[in-house]
Amino acid sequence: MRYGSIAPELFIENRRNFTKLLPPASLAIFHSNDIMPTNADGTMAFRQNNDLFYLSGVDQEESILVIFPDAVLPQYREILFLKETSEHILVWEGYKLTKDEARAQSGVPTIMWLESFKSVLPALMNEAENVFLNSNEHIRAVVEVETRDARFIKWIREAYPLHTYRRAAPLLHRLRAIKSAEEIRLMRRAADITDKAFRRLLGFVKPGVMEYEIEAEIFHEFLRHGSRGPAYGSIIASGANACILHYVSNDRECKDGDVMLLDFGAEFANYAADLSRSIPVNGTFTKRQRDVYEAVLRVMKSATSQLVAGNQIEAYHAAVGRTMEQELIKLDLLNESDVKNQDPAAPLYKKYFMHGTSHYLGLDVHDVGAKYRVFEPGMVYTCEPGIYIREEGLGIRLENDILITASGNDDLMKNIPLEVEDIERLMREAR
Ligand SMILES: [Mn+2]
Repeated sequence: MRYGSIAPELFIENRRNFTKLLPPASLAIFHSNDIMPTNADGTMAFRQNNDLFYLSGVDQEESILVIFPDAVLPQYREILFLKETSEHILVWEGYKLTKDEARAQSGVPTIMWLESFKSVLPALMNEAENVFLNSNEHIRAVVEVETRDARFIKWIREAYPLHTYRRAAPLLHRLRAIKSAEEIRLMRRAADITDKAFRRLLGFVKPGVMEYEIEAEIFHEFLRHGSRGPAYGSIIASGANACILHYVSNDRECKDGDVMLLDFGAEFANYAADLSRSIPVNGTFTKRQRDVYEAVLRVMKSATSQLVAGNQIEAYHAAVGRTMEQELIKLDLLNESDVKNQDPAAPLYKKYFMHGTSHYLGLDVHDVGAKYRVFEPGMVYTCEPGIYIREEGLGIRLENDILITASGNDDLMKNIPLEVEDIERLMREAR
């Protein structure tokens, strides 16, 4: 495997924690993602369903995980159904897990081929009262494409109309919000690979370079360190493009005097890193660019210090907004008395800082978890304030990934250059 082996204890522990949340006589069934089509017989690269991965470590399509703690037969308490492999499949499609490999990787004792699923299911359903099924309940998800889980839900509810069907998603959201030591290790790897790519860019960015050439450098550095690629579409936005929050066309020439906003992160073992940096194309910030940069950096440092256990996202974001207000006044972007008289429901700072400060990070870049849950040790949040001044063609965002601990927090990206002096020096040295 590209990212080395992960001890099965991670997945065994995840299943154990999930099992604790189930009422008696509960059966839970999880499906992998589909391989998504493009055109004709083309397909996109496979991306595993994160819940299935979290509970099994299996990174293969057409997989089903069954968790049924109260099954009378011990061999039915955890079952993994996998696509059968054969010499023919090996030659045409490549390598798939054998039963022994799947058992070693997941810690699930019973591995069966997918063909047996519908013959085993009646015995499971006969004993089960509650059936927990999965769906994408991320609060910002746009669900248009029917998943394997969704197709299965339709089928099973018709085949077994009298069972009690329940949602697995809230249980997974609860568990996945708190990262274990092994998950943190994988997330640090994602952050470290992202660090390598950023340092490479400091030597590469100069006037005349195209944004997509920078994107290519990122890909190269990610892949050579065992990442499957970016965890999300890289934003490589020079000059005024930095004020387009989800700019991903990345097709403009970087101009002398511009600041460029880079928002990218490696995926490692399906875990995401999420970094933003803003750097001067020619290696040196102007006075104004530097002033705005330092303002964002002060807000970032103040926000990071508040990403601690016991705080909560709404209070936190409101406090960050007040710090941002003061910085925007100092930059002559807001007027002090206007701020004093502003509508509290529509604070003026939102003209220049219009997005949230932090989101959960994990297997998903915008990871699942109850949004308003009080901060706890083991949660990982991004911290990403920004100031976007369209009238000046200048947008600056800085973003690190922060692990909340029992004694404060730990910045997973503390090694990635952030101070103006470091950025300018590294760019100068690389020339
Ligand atoms: Mn982010």
